[in-house]
Amino acid sequence: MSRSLIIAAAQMGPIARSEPRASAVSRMIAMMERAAKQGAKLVVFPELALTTFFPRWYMEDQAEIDTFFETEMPSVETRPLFEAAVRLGVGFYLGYAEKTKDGEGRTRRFNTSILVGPDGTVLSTYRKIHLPGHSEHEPWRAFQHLEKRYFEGGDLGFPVAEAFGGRVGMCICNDRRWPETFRMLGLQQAELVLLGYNTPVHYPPAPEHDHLQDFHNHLVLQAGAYQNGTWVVGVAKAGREEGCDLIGGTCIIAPTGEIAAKCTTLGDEIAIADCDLDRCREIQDNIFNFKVHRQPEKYGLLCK
Ligand code: CDT
Repeated sequence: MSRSLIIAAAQMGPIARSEPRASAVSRMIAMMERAAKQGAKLVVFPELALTTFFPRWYMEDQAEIDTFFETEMPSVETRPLFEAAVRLGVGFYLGYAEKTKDGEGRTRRFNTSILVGPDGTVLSTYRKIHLPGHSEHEPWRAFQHLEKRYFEGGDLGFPVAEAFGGRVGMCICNDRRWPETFRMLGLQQAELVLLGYNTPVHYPPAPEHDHLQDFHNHLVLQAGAYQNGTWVVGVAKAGREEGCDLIGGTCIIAPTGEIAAKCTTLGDEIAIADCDLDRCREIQDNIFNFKVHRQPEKYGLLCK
């Protein structure tokens, strides 16, 4: 018996600062329709998929910054995506900038992803924990990476939801570089990890690594998949966005660490794979059977 789930990784090309959300949403719906025709039941979109990657700019005016945030989900602009999902009978992962109020009425801003079911309901929410970059203006950089300024660290942990016939975890972009992210999900028997990313080719603090950006992307995605015996879907916003080159490399990774499907352009493109969630057993019951082989009492340093 197999638990087959056809998944589409829906890479997006650049989104200009002037591009309205409605346009980004209609690009997403077009890919969702193509994916559904090929049998996909789950479509994965990038990090901050509704706007340009705004942390590349230093802004002081909070009203200007807030133009990149969503205060409700779905909203007037995003509702068509939810409606398309219901019409096509597919679920989706979506990354966006979330502005919300907590129980005490304080405004909070997060880099967020949601998992939406084929009935249009939000099944799970994740708020990015590893926020890269810096919080003050650093004019020496070719462009900024101000996630630490515009977002606060996620407060929902690393949730794993029972969904799409399996156990589904989420993370966002820089989270994928941290083995702790995948291990937190792996320890909850995740069978599928979904993530979107915006990764510039140029890394100002160490430009000598620019040529390694694609390699490091696949290195961490494949290691995270294999070391936890889980499927991983990594989805880029790619191409030259407002003068900044973003890597592509969107891919679906099997629990063995092998790339099962991959995009080959830097534009809107879907990569599809038939993911048998039972294949996680090949790894989780054997080489990485945590109960049998893991030695947590020897890993005290990890939690200090
Ligand atoms: N979006 C995001 O997290 N991007 C980072 C860029 C490198 S750190 C400035 C990443 O880890 O891909």
